[in-house]
Amino acid sequence: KGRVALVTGASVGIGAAVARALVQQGMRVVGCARSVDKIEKLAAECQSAGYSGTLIPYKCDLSNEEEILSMFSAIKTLHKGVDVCINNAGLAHNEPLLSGKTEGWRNMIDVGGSHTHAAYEGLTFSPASCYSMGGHRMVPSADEHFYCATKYAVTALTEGIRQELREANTHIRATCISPGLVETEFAFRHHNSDPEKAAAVYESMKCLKAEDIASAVTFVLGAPPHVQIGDVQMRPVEQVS
Ligand code: NJP
Repeated sequence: KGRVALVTGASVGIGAAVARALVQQGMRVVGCARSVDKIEKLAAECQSAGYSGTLIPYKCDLSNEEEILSMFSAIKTLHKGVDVCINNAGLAHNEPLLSGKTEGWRNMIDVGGSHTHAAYEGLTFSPASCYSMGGHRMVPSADEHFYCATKYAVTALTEGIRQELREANTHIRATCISPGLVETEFAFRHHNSDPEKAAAVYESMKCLKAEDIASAVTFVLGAPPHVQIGDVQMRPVEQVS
């Protein structure tokens, strides 16, 4: 309660559910994405619901370093820093590794990880804070190999950050949350899926809901200060790979 959080990719899906849950818990949440209008709508919903925290919408394209630095500078001025950073924004460009187009690869890496450094450099975390990230899928399926590689990278980066934070003698904790299939717009936006087919898969597999991931985040944030939760892996019961 009263803590400041940054949630990236807060306009829809998992990020929106996490932002809502943290506002409900009384946190001041800066939610960023390119579609700031959607975050403004969510902020109004949180207010009408009478949640004790607040959601502050911020427009930022996370593939643009200048925009990232300017967002962190604004957060520092307005809120002094963040206690919790949820590195959630992400996207997929699905192409075969051997014959596919490569131009989307850098974009996936930029959006998924570039603000990590800025978050630490630009802000002062309070001693009992947490740093969380969206994690990887275990087994890559058709045309998703590079996307999966970026998610394995998130796992390695989170562990690297945890080690560096410890060596720097901070009490900041790092957690990697790795969801299985979650029912969001992600599949429609990036997997070129036929919406009806994707909806049938979601239904038949009883996929995770964005709120399931939000509850994992609140569980991690509720851990006592001496407890480091390194990894959380969640999958629908019916997901095989
Ligand atoms: O995805 P989606 P999810 N600058 O597409 C934002 C991972 N994951 O919630 O800018 C700033 O509904 C975008 O906002 P906007 C996944 O890889 C998912 O399902 O307005 N923001 C939106 O808020 C991702 O890392 C599943 O378009 C940018 C958000 O990112 C995270 O979970 C499984 C941006 C994407 O919302 C959230 O996924 C898994 C940019 N340049 C991991 N580009 C799953 N759904 O099954 C995108 O293992 N965003």
